[in-house]
Amino acid sequence: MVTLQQLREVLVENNQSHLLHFYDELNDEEKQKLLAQLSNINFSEVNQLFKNAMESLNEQGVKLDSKMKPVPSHTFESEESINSELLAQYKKLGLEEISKGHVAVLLMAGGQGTRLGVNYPKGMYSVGLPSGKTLFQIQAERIKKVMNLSKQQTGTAGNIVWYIMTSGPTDKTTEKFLKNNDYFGLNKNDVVQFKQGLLPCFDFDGKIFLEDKNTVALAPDGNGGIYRALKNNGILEDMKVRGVKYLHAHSVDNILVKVADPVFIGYCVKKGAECGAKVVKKSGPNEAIGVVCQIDGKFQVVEYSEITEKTANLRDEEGNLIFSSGNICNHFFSTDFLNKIADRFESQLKLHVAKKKIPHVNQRGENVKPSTPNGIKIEKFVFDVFEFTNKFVTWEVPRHSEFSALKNADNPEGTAVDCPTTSKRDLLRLHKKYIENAGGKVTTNEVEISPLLSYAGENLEIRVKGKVFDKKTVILSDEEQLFMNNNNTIDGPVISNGKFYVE
Ligand code: UD2
Repeated sequence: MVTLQQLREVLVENNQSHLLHFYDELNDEEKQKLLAQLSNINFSEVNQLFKNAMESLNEQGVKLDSKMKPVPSHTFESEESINSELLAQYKKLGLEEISKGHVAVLLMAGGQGTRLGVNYPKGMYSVGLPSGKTLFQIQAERIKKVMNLSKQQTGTAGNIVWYIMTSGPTDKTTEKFLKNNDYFGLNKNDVVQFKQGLLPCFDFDGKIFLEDKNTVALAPDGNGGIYRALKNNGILEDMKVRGVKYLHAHSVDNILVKVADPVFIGYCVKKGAECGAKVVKKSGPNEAIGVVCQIDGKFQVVEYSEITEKTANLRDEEGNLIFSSGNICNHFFSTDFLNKIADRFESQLKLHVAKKKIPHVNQRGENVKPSTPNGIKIEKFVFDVFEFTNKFVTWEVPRHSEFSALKNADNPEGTAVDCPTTSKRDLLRLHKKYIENAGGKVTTNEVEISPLLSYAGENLEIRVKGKVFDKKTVILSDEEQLFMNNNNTIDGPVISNGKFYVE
């Protein structure tokens, strides 16, 4: 570790010496904490980052609208408009790749859930399903089920590694939660957690804020932090050792996410893609999702906060939105591509800068909670690597079966969108449809299918055909059912891998 004197010199040189302003009043433990934090920051690098960020803040005003073009048709397919044979081919190929152990999942779980208003990781959130399952549990069980499907098809289950990217604020709690719940039935060695990086928060003059007298104000570096984090934490190496060739990366908050989706994987592999984006048709011009498009011939997502009203509203002759490929934070990457990014392009990723109200301690030692933006936070976005490939494909899926995001808290008026109520509603609506397609009848809105029984509506007939579901029910897999019977529990809370999950 650097000495205090060395650190002082570095800080003076980089115009950040105010960070040690309170050093002499701190106790030993506080001093150690601050020194450890400061010695982990490369000040010339972050000062350069601030300069670049301010430049891109100025450029954010210059909209990209005139250059935006929809993705070329040969790089786009829609699940709803291709024939069922082709769909089955993609699925078969995807399951084959899974059975060979070529596929891993990367869950982006470093966000702080600020809009949802919880002080724990979003993956631990339960939207109030009949089973009480959390987002983490639902996703883990879908992974288990896909491995099962690959075994059914090929005779070999394959191994899907669950890589989970957390951040400083979500890391420890996530780790404890997964451990306490026995990784929801997944093999512990196949659940690999790693942390994304943090970046300092700056005032408008480039001075780094102190959160309190012995803590630098830091924030996660955005979901585009994955590329640096995959390299720095040895995850790319881990993938190589395990023989992983393809990665399905997605956000934590989509309750309908088809984790390790064999169809999407099969499609991308078939097309020889280095990366791909799953999209849904935008529900309207103002929906808060980015759009996948091309700019100057390069693939790109223009984020909802960065598109003008006018372009978002452009329509073709039939009245459809021209920029309708709504990004749902659901991506495919080949590991070769990820290595290429980590080695050559990571430092070229765009910086997205947001003016924020950053609470801090000022030089008089007072705690300040600003009411107007007083500084910037810098983030990288996961999709900003699309421009570094021309082997890119887009796969459009129906919203009702694949996308319902949990972003906001419910409100008393019941008008909130992307909230626990809508997440629960959308999942149970889909399950109702699956049951009806399999010949059952559902007369309530409280019937849920365990992911361990069915991944996407398959395998249900034997359980539901000719039956009427008129009360709160969770339709369980045989394994779960057996456990319930053995333990004499009927409406048991949540079970996972034959064990009760205790909140
Ligand atoms: C994301 C997409 C947006 C659209 C929308 C759909 C990005 C940059 N934007 O916007 O285009 O697809 O989702 O729901 O992908 N995360 C981290 N580390 C961070 C920040 C976020 O892991 O530092 C994770 C977060 O936990 C979540 C995902 O990234 O799983 C998306 O993050 P968000 O909810 O902040 O993104 P949002 O809704 O602004």
